[in-house]
Amino acid sequence: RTAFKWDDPFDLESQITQEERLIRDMARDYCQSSLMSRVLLAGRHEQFDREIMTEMGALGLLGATLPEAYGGADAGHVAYGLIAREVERVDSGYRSAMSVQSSLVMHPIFAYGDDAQRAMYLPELAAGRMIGCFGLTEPDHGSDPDGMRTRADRVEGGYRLNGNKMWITNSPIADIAIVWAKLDGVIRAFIVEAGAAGYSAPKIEGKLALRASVTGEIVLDDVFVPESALLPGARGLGGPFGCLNKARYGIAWGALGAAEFCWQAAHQYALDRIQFGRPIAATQLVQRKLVEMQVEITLGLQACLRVGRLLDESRCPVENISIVKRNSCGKALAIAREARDIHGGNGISDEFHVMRHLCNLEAVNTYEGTHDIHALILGRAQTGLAAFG
Ligand code: TGC
Ligand code: FAD
Repeated sequence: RTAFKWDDPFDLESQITQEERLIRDMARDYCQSSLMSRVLLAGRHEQFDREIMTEMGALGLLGATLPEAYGGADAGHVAYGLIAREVERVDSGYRSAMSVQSSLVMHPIFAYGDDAQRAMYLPELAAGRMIGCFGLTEPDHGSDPDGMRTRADRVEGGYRLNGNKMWITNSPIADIAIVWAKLDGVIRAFIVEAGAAGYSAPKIEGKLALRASVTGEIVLDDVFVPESALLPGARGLGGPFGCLNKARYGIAWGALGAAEFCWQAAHQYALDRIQFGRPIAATQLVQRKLVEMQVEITLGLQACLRVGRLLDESRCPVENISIVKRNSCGKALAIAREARDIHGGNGISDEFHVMRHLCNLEAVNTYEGTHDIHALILGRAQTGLAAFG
């Protein structure tokens, strides 16, 4: 009889290439040795260590799918997903910092920028010497970014930007921001340097999720940017969504990394914890919970792998990304809640990590399109009827 691998039932390991495995193992070593040791205090004290970006840059984890000429690693989408899974196994906030830099800052400069913009920014961003952020969401426009009020006006030599962005990962520590603004009524993207007069990025304090990641606003008060700041290739909502497709796909893998941590922690805890004279893992209720985790993670990882392969073959409908982003985030959140429950009272202590993952996953389920917004994207694709507004 073929042996059953309880922690990898469908043998994902054999479905990835040797190159993908090497990248995954390198990412895993770094995350377990250098990030896991920091995350407890980072989460407790709401701190993000700036050096993490240069460390990730040195290992090629930033912009990994971009060509080597721009500091990337020429890796495929599956390799990118495997990196996200390893980083988020430690903390969703660290994955946020990595994926915003890669998918939401480097990708638009690569995809929509000109040669001068690529040469100026991509190598610095890939090395982590420069940090970027992505400003789409506004205080009054989250799920409906098309309603944004931030605007750009043409002036002598460039543009003046006015508006406010809200809930922006990395903004307080970013050197540059990709700011989405309406120019003549059309959504365009501008590279705004943090030192520009009239630009500020106040930190949002008191988050109960993603405490190891910095989140802020972007305030644009008559900020002048030169002509060269406009990304020529992005026009309309397809611009930001082209970036979100990449980031949402990475989140689908990442959320399952967090879920895997919670499952494996709950599994070990249930074997070790003795109540009524036997391990709680010997009870039917706890076994059922552990099995639900195993089933959802196993199926979810296969789905992510399939979507990654389709992306690598350039034949992935964007709706498939909504399926995996929504599924992974929703299932990971449910798994983290059950894992916390299995840990009993210890589950609320940050030293056991599961409650930190649970709180993080609340935010991960909301950003990059909420769980319900992805249902509506898929509902529209299935029925031909838009239920948004
Ligand atoms: P809709 O009519 O659907 O589309 C307008 C235009 O956009 C195009 N488009 C896409 N293009 C590429 N990829 C996609 N996934 C696309 N989805 C739409 C579409 O073809 C159309 O183009 P055109 O040329 O015909 O004009 O627009 P809508 O206003 O009806 O959209 C509604 C909805 C709900 C789908 C959309 O607005 C949505 O997805 N809302 C969610 C907003 C969101 O995801 N925000 C994310 C902000 S960034 C963030 O959260 C970063 S967190 C990062 C971290 O810390 O890790
Ligand atoms: P809303 O859009 O107001 O939604 C509130 C509720 O209403 C949700 O449950 C939603 O599903 C529901 N809803 C909305 N419309 C409909 C509808 N038509 N039908 C049914 N239900 C509906 N944004 C960036 O641009 N860059 C970033 O780097 C970034 N980082 C973030 C980091 C964190 C920690 C967080 C929390 C958010 C971040 N965001 C970022 C913003 C994020 O993308 C938005 O929070 C998200 O898109 C939801 O928007 P909102 O918060 O305005 O909620």
